[in-house]
Amino acid sequence: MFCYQCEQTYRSDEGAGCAGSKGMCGKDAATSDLQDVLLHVCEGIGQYLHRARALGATDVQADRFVLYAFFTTLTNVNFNASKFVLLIQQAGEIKKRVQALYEAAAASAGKAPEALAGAAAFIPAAELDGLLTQAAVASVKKDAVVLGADVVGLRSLVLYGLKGVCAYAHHAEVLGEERDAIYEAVEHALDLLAGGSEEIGPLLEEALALGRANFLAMEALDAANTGNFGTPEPTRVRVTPRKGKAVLVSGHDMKDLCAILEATKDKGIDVYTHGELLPAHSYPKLKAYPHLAGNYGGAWQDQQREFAEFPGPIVMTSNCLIEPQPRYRGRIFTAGPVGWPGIRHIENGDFSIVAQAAAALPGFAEDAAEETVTIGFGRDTVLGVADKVIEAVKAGAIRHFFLVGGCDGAAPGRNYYTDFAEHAPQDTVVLTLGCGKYRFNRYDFGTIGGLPRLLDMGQCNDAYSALVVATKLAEAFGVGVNELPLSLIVSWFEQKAAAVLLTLLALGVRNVRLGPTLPAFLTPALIDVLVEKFGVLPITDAKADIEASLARA
Ligand code: SF4
Ligand code: SF3
Repeated sequence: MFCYQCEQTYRSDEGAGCAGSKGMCGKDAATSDLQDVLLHVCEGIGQYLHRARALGATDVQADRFVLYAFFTTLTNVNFNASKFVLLIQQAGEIKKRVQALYEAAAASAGKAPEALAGAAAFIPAAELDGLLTQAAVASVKKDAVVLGADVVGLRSLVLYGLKGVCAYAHHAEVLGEERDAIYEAVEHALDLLAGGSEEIGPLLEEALALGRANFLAMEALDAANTGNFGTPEPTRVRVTPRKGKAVLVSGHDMKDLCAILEATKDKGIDVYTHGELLPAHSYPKLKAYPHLAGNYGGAWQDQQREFAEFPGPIVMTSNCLIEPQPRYRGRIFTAGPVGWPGIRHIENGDFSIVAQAAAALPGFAEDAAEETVTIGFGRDTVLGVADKVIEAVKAGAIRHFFLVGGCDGAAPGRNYYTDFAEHAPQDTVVLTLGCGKYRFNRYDFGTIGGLPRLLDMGQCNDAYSALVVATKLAEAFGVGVNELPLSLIVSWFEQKAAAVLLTLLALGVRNVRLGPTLPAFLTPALIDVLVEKFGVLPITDAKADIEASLARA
């Protein structure tokens, strides 16, 4: 195996990347290799879809499969080797289908179809052993000697950005929002990766194109969430448990959460959100369920302790899953793209087994003293008070906005984000999103001009909401987004965050401070490009970075 897609990848003086028998996340070598093979077959699907589309033929089922398949390979999503064997066989069949689609479209257009090589011509073996033997051809490092580290690093950026786009687009698709332009961009990127592109320029352009596609994916997901569940509104959420039977739902998937609320309705079972599902409490149609009781625990990296203590079943709907421990292995379930060997997987959105498990487990014996956090400051809420905000900025009451958000993780350097938020001066507003917020969202930030100083905008994908707000404020002030008194302090961990970063770069947002460490797949030369061309800054010390941000304003 070789994998260096996430922030916690193994790093040493000799270089970075998880290799050997297991990655830092617990992904074993067979699963990692099978993921590579799956992505390779999907690249072949993309080669045919890309060409078929040029001839007017599409296969939306194949596009949807690619989104789902890519999502399973994100960090902390699916660790189940046997699932990947099945997905590879499915991908092989879909590849045959889209090949036929392309050839028929070419025949209708009176053209000879191209005889495609590489991933399009790859025939996956039928069995696990054969697939593992084939895996070398699909490794991200396969052409490293010929292509050189910079090209391999940039191809990796494209691949990982594509993973993020696919994940967000899948979240939107399951809620009924799809965009043909996203499928077109995904197919284009797959074709480019399959074609073994060796040029820095086109690869960089592809990364930015994926950033634009990711904006569309986040916009589609925003439309999906608000269309299905209403517009987020400021909401106080209980973060301590109350007495009673309980289910815990983690990940990002609002549709699964809604299905779990339905499955547990009127049964005397409380539903708690975990991690990136905290924002669900701000959506009117979800908060209307009286048994959506509160939020439990913090960010994903603390789950082994928190899940062990939770007295009911747990459902993991998307990233981030880590190895289930014996104390809760029997009462954790996976759904959607998530999987772990031996852990029960919910199919077809039927969560009745989870309701049964909750009824059979003890639940919380006591009410804990009530503590709350306030969330729900999406674009509509913030823009609803835009006049107040603009006035406060003009009057000097608000000096600066800091968006401190993104992924959390276990790296010790992540204390930077807590320090940053807590040391932001009193005349500044802190916007946040993603699971990184758990580092400071219980801290009392007070208010400023009648507004809370900490505004929780939602999940990592609600970077869309933040971008809409920034764009509208920039319009109101008659300046560009980069001239606003706004600094972005971004923490990354996995590939959704890589896609969000590409979106920021594609939209021309400069001076993004990125940490806790820079991606291992970016070579020094590529980092120079990010710094020089896009003004990306590695984080340093929280107080120094606050001062530097304020000095720039
Ligand atoms: Fe390593 Fe991250 Fe890949 Fe897991 S996902 S194997 S931790 S680089
Ligand atoms: Fe967190 Fe995994 Fe990225 Fe959606 S839940 S932000 S790390």
